[in-house]
Amino acid sequence: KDVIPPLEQLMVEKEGYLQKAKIADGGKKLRKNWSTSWIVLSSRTIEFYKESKQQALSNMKTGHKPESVDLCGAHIEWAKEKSSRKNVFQITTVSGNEFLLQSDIDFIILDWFHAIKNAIDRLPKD
Ligand code: I3S
Repeated sequence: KDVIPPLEQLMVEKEGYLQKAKIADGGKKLRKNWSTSWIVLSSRTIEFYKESKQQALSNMKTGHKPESVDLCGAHIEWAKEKSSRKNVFQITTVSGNEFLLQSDIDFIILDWFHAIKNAIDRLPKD
């Protein structure tokens, strides 16, 4: 049965493609593995899709779910020391998941950094 998510989660604030590497899951370090992800920011969550937007939309009909990140209490910071790549920032969730996001294009990564930071700052901390 389909469950309709709360309205706030349906309001997309920003979407686009970035390079993504998940480096920890529940506090446990993971081997870094960069890949392109279609990313959807709503007021409370970020969704990471492994596939293109078009592919993701058609997969939704089959109940395929993206990785969804709760931004409540999350931290965002630039992470120069975590990669040889330029323009890398890290999101750390309350549950101990860590994601690196990266783009070679300066204004793209800056827009994303500020959009995610604003979303986090608007949310209650717990
Ligand atoms: O922080 P690391 O371990 O130097 O990250 C690199 C590795 O994840 C590497 O994969 P292998 O673990 O298979 O060698 C990736 O290919 C590199 O992209 C990672 O470094 P950068 O500096 O690109 O984040």
